[in-house]
Amino acid sequence: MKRKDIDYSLYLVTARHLLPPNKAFLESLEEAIVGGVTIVQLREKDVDSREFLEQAELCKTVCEKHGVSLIINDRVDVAVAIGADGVHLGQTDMKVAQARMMLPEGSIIGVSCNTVEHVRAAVLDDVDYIGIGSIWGTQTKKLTNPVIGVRGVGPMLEALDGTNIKAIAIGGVKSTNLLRTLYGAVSATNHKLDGIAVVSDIIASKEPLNAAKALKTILSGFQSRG
Ligand code: TZP
Ligand code: MG
Repeated sequence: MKRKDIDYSLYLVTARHLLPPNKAFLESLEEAIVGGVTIVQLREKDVDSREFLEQAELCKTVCEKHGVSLIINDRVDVAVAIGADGVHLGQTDMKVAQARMMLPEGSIIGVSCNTVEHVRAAVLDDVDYIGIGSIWGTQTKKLTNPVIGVRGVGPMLEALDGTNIKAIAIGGVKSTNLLRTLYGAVSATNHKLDGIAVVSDIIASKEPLNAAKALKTILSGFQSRG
């Protein structure tokens, strides 16, 4: 099956509790998309099922309006219920094979990877993308595994050689360290990242449009370098 042609370059992961005062979630989301976000993951840990479903529906409306894919964190049932583009699964969430049975054909499945062994398992599962992290320290998620560091990314990318699985770096990625992230996160086989995922650098900003734009400008400059 042909993989969906998705632009993973600037992947926004949500966290409503990090919004600045007086900033509405959907307003922030829409501004971020206009600023250059190419794909969105709804990741809200402290809400009940009904509220999560409502948020998912609202996010879907905004994402659809701008032609941006919407991925649901953890909850395969919610992804199915709202007709999202796919799911993002952690190492202790539902197994990929089970999720695939529940999702419509062609849905995107992404998996969090912290080690080369995780990547090898994701390759066997034939996922669409992997999130590699955490690259840097972060306040956004309580980390249960050590920070990888940019130099730890290379071997994980190498484990994707010969596959069509996309790689996204996550964890503490900001406009201030993005170039270091992009230049550092390359394998010995010259396998590069397909995107970066960001939570706080965009969501906690009073100006999400400009925050996304700043990241996008750096990404574009890196991609078009000689
Ligand atoms: N997975 C690994 S680190 C992380 C997630 C969801 C949080 C990243 O947040 P931030 O604010 O971009 O550091
Ligand atoms: Mg999870």
